[in-house]
Amino acid sequence: GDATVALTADGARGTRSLLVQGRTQSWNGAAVDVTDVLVPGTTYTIGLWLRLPAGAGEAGLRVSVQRDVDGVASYETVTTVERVTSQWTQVVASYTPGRFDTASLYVESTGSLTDFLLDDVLVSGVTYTPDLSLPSVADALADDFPFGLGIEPVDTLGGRGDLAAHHAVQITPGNQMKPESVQPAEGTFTYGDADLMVDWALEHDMRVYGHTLVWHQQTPAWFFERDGAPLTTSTADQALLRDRLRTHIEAVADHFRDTYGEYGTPGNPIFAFDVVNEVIDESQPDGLRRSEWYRVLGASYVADAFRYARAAFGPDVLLFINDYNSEYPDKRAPYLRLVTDLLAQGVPVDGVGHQLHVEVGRSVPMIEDTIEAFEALPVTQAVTELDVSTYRHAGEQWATPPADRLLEQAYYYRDVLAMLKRHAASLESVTVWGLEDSRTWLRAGAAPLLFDGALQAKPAFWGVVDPSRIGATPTPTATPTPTPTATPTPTSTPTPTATPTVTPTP
Ligand code: 9MR
Repeated sequence: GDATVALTADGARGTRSLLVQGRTQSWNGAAVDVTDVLVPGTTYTIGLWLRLPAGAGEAGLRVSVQRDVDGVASYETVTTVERVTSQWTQVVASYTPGRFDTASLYVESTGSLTDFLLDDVLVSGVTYTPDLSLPSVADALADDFPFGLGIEPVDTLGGRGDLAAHHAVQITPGNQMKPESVQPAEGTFTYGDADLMVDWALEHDMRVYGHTLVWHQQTPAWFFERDGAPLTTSTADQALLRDRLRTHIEAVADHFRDTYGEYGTPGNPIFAFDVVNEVIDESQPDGLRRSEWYRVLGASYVADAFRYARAAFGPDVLLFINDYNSEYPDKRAPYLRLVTDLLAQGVPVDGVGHQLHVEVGRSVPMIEDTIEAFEALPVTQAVTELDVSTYRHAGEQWATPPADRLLEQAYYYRDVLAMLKRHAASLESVTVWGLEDSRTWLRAGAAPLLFDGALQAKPAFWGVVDPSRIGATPTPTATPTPTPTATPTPTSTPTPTATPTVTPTP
């Protein structure tokens, strides 16, 4: 952009820093090419110091990475610092790049056009090696249900890929099949990352659970607009949105059939798809979320989506409805009512998904009650996005959970799995939402998964695989020594001995 950089006579810990000025867009900033620094699939600790000029008040700054793949740029947030002032503040965050042809690391702002200063940018990476001699989670559960992982392209690389392939027999792409990923603009379909996930699953003999055809999030605005204006509830606008719904579903179904062969044949590993995701809102009189889909089409879009999906995918893909918090009685009731009504109307709903984004201590009997309630209906079920936050409530915060909380989490996983095994006959699969704790949708420190950021098994892993070994696992299992793979970026010359308080996320 129009921004310029200059050296100043004021360093965070040395004598100089980099001043960024003249920004005319929030994404303007200081960038450095890291194509030859980062290795896809390796986890890096990125540390730097930031401040605003004196008298500039406070502003949010963001550390980002641009990755270019086949000429398409994607932008990822490494970390956002909400209130940077004129005092130097140190920022440390972890980042695991996916594949790229070229990549750059940069600092931008969250919205303001403030000048800012930065210093001592340090990128250090550690190659973590998973212990593949451990029993496989999928093997441990093989008599009960297929074990899946909700993962991203980066989780298919290097040691991460080895770990995922060792433990799972099924994957759900975490983001790559969502509407914004496959149809960012009307009629423009992009399946690069989705295919990458399916290809990888095929290479490893895994099944793929598709996610998701219809949602209120990660769905581009164009779906709900005509010539830039919001769709109304006129007959013409309703017809347009219904048409877009059908076109989207058909296009996705056709793409994977054209690429991998007919559903249900060995070349095509997609066996299930979330047709609608998170359509319940227990606070509404009719129990349905007031999404844009609902605003324009009313309740009918849910049944339509399933009918279009059956027509498009055929009989060999299980069509799921999926939601979170389905264990709470207040949410269970409208969920049950909706599925019951859909089935009564002959709508082709095959499966009911329970995301199970929970935290230690959430009532297991309550979860079981929900599974039992749906067992009365002619549907299969699945646990689609299980993770167990170690935070009991929003007031807790830590970099790493205390050891006793990690043990509690292990016993919680044990109890959930024991309950799920009692209902194995009703469960199509059980999926954990993420590979390891450094990459989770939950806030830092939640540590909700089976493996830690160094790819080592946590007590939670033993809670699933062999509860008799929970206490025997030291926590955390390994403290790898960091081997910096990059010196500080060439724009600054910090004293190389002084590293930020960078410890690889254990
Ligand atoms: O794991 C997904 C995360 O990477 C995305 O940023 C997020 C965006 O909403 O979606 C996450 O996955 C969600 C899933 O698609 C539906 N249920 C809740 C999951 C966690 O937010």
